[in-house]
Amino acid sequence: MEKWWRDEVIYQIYPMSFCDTNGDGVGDIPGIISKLDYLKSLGVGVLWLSPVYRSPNEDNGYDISDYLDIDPRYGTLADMDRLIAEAKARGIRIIMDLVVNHTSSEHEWFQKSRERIEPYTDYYIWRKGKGKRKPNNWSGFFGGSVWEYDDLRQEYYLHLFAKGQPDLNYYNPVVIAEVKKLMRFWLDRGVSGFRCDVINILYKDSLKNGRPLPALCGAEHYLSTDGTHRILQELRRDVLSQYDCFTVGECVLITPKVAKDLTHENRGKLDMVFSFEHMDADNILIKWFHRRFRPKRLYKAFAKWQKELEWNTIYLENHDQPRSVSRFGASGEYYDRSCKALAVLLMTLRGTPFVFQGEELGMTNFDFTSMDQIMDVESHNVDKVLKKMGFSAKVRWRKMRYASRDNARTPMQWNGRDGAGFTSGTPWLGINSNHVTINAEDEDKNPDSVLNFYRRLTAFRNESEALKSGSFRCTIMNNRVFAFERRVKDDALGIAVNLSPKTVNLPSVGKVLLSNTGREVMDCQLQPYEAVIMQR
Ligand code: ISL
Ligand code: CA
Repeated sequence: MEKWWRDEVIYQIYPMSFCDTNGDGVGDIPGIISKLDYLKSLGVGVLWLSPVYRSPNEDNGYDISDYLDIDPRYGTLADMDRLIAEAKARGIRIIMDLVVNHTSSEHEWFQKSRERIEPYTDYYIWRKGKGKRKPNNWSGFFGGSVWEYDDLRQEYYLHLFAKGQPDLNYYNPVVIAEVKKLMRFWLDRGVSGFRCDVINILYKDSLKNGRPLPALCGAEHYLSTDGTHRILQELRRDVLSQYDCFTVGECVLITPKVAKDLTHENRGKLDMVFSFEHMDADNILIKWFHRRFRPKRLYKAFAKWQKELEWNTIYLENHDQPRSVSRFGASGEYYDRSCKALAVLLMTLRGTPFVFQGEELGMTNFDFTSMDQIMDVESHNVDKVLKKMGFSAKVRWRKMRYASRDNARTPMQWNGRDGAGFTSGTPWLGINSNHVTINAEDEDKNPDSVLNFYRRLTAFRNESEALKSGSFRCTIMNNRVFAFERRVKDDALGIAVNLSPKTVNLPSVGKVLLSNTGREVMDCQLQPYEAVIMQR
């Protein structure tokens, strides 16, 4: 089948924060439909929707209580069908989030499993403790133990994420059959694939105690196991291969070697993966221990993955990461230019680019002032853990401001008025006060805005074979500049990006096809935060 998704720019929608049409403060599917023309104007070909299934919302929809229905806050199945059809009419495809490492604890399967009602008894990973001790020493992604005691069943259940997210038991073939069923349900409705949530941790090899370091305690027992590869093969064989669709697997703690394996024809068979190495350019292993951003770390991680993988996803933001301009860009004088420089990086590397809602406007980290403005379950759990470790309130808050996932989740800034054009009611999460200047309505009118630069860039990419499928060759990489060449036959482009506040000398001259400074000729110097695409 044709790998059409390689040619598309993909846009991630976080439905809760995108557009609210009924004033309840929560974004909804009719809201997404109302913005399809805007999305079309951005030149994107695929929308990835973060979960819109029924959910009690402990982890904003990543805790699903019914895979075969739309949560009433977002609308109805009929709304979803209409979205798929209206998008299709504009040449836009929709992919959904497939969250099947765990369900919500409110899912009927779990409720029946607690009572040992067949066939649900073994849908989850239940264990007796050892006396008063938990079944093993593993720690979870959101901090603390992965085991929770259930009084009804009188056993512990495993949850690698929040308490309300029990892990499914992939030793049970009936669980895999359920997953196939729900995938078909959505593919038959017309979705074009899945972003597969934490897909490389499905199958736990054993429940033995874990080594405490260097990764998450216990991770060596479930990361990218052969069992997971077998499951992915089965899903490909029995479901995915029968549709014109693709998968992108979110894969935690992977190396290029493992990524190759997970996308290999005879192994995991995913079409692409999200890797995380470049997300560590401003931290030490985990985001809560951030350090000064060094551009070279970002460039190096990108260059490494470009070299090692035949194809990869390219992204700078998603709903779990702070805003890219607040991490890798500038504030003040060079804010605008740095947003555009990051956009050039995103759109010119080899791979499928993913834009996260608001990134195209230059949205920044939130401006909250206290913990009670934060809704994210991870932030609250981590704050507790950090407190136990002895970090002061001031230090903890500094970490939250820098790394909380809510930085990316504040409502979309559609205009500069009250409610930011996102809602007429009270938004579920605070709106950044900078929406008075950073917003779609004003940027639409300004030809030099970040938004209009994005439009020019996606249009450029959509027309350029060198950018869509050309080879990658790094030509310069230092602590200021990243320059590389993209080439198909004799169609070649040179790209240079400067993510530093200094002017740098560059050994290149020639015609500039697109830049974030308006320059038309390259004269051996790159301005602060300047980015150019040159004819080679
Ligand atoms: O967000 C993270 C760090 O802040 C990651 O560790 C994240 O938890 C990990 O990438 C898995 O993320 C995915 O699954 C989670 C969900 O909370 C995230 O939103 C989702 O992207 C559990 O379903
Ligand atoms: Ca709503």
